[in-house]
Amino acid sequence: MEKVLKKILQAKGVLVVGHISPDGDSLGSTLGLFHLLRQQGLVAYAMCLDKVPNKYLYLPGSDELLTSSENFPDVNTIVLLDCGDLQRAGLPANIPVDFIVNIDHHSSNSGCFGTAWVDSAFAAVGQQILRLAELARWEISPTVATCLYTSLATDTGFFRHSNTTPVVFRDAALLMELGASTQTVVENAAERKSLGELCLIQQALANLTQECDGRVTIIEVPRSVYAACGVDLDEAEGMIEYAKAVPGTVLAVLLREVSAHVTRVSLRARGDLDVSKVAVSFGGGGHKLAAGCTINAPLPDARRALLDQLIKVLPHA
Ligand SMILES: [Mn+2]
Repeated sequence: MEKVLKKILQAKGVLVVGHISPDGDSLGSTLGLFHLLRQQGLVAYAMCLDKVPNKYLYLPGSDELLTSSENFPDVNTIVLLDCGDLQRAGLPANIPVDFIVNIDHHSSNSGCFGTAWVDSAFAAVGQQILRLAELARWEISPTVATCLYTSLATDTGFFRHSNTTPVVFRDAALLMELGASTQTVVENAAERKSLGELCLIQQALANLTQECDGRVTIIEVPRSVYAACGVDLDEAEGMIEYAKAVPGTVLAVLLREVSAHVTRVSLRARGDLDVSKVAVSFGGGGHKLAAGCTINAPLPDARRALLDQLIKVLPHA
């Protein structure tokens, strides 16, 4: 953490960037750090090379995000958040910077990319940014608090997932005291459902199936559903919660058809499983109990290939 802070303070301009298919942690930590650096009078930009979901547009600074890697800002340092490589950020490998700083909490991140601070004990990267701000003695404004609270709330499933530690609750309380707009966060990032999303829920639940005596619950979302409901693929990510909700499920799987030959896979596990290994074996990554990957195969083939691997990590009934 000290090395990372030093690199940031020495930088001649910083570009903060999170991952594509941005989630609340990626956006919250990116914008949180962006505001912290700007408030220190440092040259800082924030970038997101993918569409920001509507439910996160309340985040202060979301309208200032750079959305293209062309017209690259005049900076010499990239701070890469909530992922472990440039590709996941949507950036080309030949990006014109001198230094790369990586702050992440994914257990699949080897911590070998640039000056890295990777620690899977943190529930969200936003929590790491909070620690960094404390170390640097940067003032945390209500704007920053709202961003970091968003990280913490969304990556813990609004304080429901197993990564919700006592420290998470203490940090959430601290951010609330510092002025985080907690009601705005919950109303937008958690409760907001467009008619298109409700249509998606209705259609996706019609494609719920079970395997392995009900221990694996799978929801499939074919491409036709996105068009019918007027939503995009990223909006379907939350569907995995419905699979995980079914009693007896130790492993929830969401299969989203990206194209005729590409399938996006999300995995959520309960208990002692490590699904990140399975995700990594397909070129993806994640945490022990929440991981994902993309399989270059039609949905039914991807399902079969995935199940072959999942059965190996599944405990015997
Ligand atoms: Mn995260």
